[in-house]
Amino acid sequence: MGKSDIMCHPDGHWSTPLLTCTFCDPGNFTFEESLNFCYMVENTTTVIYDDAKTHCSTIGGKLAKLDSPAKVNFMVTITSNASINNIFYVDGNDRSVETVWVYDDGTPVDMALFSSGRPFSNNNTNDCVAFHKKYKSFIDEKCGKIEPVFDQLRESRVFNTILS
Ligand SMILES: [Ca+2]
Repeated sequence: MGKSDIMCHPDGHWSTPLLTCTFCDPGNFTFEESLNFCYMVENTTTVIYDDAKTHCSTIGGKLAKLDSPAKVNFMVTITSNASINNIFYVDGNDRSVETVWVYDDGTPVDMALFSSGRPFSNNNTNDCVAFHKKYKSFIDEKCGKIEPVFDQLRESRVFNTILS
């Protein structure tokens, strides 16, 4: 995925081109430019939450951190295919402090991303965040259930090159 900002000036000269090349490495992830987000949906890899984390790490990524309505809406779009399972583990849990939902990096989960009525209040058995395809939002899920995985890369790579 790449772009450039080269422009044709009225005097007939080209502007100095700035070429931007962005890609996901390893390349089996897909880059979504509008979100600067490298992702991979693994609806055939079904594991419990901790194994999902380990699995994502093994392939060079982490559980997807969906921290904005735009990213959740994007997840809705890419899972709209009817053959894809309903529930996916994503980054987030309340295992340290019940009802305090945090991403793996310790930042708070945006509670507005949860489905209506979720998470269940003070539920010690549902401690992991999952994306629910039908609800188009998060639910609190048992960490020990077997569900598919939504991975993201730690980062996409961006290279800027100025040609002169
Ligand atoms: Ca809980």
